[in-house]
Amino acid sequence: MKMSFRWYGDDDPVTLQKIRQIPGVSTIVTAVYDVPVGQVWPMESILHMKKEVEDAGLLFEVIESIPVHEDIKLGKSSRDRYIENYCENIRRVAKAGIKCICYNFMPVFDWTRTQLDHRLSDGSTSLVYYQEQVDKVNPLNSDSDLTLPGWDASYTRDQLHDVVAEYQQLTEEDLWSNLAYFIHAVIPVAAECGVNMAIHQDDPCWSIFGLPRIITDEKSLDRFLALEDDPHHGLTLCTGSLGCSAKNDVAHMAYKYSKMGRIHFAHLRQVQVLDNGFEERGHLSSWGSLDMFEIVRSLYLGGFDGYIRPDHGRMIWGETGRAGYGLYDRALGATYLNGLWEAVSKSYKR
Ligand code: DNO
Repeated sequence: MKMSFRWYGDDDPVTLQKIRQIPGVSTIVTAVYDVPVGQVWPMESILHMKKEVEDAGLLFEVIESIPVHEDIKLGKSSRDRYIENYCENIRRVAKAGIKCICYNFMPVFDWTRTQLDHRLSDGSTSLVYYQEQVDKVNPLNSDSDLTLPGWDASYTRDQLHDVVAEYQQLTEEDLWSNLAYFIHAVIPVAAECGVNMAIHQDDPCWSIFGLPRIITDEKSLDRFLALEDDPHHGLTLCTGSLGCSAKNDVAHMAYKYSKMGRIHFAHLRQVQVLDNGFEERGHLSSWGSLDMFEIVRSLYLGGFDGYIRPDHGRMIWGETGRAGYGLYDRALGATYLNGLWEAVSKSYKR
C-alpha cells in the first residue's frame, strides 16, 4: 500500500513541502489543470509537475483525473478524435512514470453537493448533500438559479443547459455502450504502457437531474469489470461515493475487488447517511456510517497493493481553502488510515 495525497498544483495552498511532512505519505496525486477537457497535455507540463513532486521528495505516480470528454460519453461521431487524444495522454503520463490513472464516466456533473461549508456540532465545516435542495434545481430551465457547488465552472449557464439537453435522449444502456466503446479503445493502450486505469464511482451513486449514472453499485462494477479481462482495467474504490447509499456494502466490495486484483486506488472517506442525503465527516469509524477498520481490513486481506488517499476532509482549526481538500483534516485522515493499516497488517496474515 502506498499512502498518497491529492495536490492541485502550484496554486494549491497545501504545498508539496507541507504534504512531505505528513507521516507516511509517499505519493502525490495530481493532474494538468490548465488544458481543456479532451485536449492533449503538453509534455512540458507533465515533466514540470514530475520535477516539482520529485524535488520535494515525493513520488509522481498517480493522475486524478484525465477527464473524459462529453462527446465520448454521448457517443458522438467526434468521439474517436477525443479517444485518440485520451490514449496519447495515457502514453505521455506513462512516459513520465505514472502508474495509475483515475477517471470517471459521469455525465456533465462530477461530484455534486448542496453545500460545501455545512457547520457540524464541533464547529468544523464539511460537504453535505440534501436531496430536497437538489430537487429544487432544474438544469434544463435556463432561468433557474444554477448554483449547486462543485459544478464545472468552465461551462456558461447556456452551455450547461445545452449539454444537459443532449443527454435527454441517452438511456443508461446507451451510456453503457459508449463506456464499452471507450474502454475497448483505451485499455489496450494502458496495458501496453503498464498503466492501471481506475474508474471512480458516480458521486453520489444515483441519478441526478434525470441524467443516467451507471457506476453505482456491486452489480454495475461487476458489469464494468467484465468489459475487459485485463488487470489494467480496474477501479478507484471510493468509499464515500458508494457508501452514501446504505444499500452498498463497501467492505464486501473492498474485499471482493481487491481479491480480483482490480482495485488500484482507494479513496477513503467517511459519510453519515441520512434519510434525505448524507454529510461528510472526519475519517473515524465511529463518526459516520462506514466502518473504516472493516474496509481497511478487507483491502488488506484481499491483497490490495495499490494507492490509498484520504479523501475529502472537513475544514478545521480555522483553515480556509479548497472545500474538501484542506491540509489538516486530510492529514489526520492519512495518519488514522496508516494506523489502521499497520494494526491490520500486524494482526492478520494474508
Ligand atoms: C472529488 C473527487 C472527484 C474525482 C473524480 C475522478 O472530490 O473525488 O472529483 O476526482 O470523479 O475522476
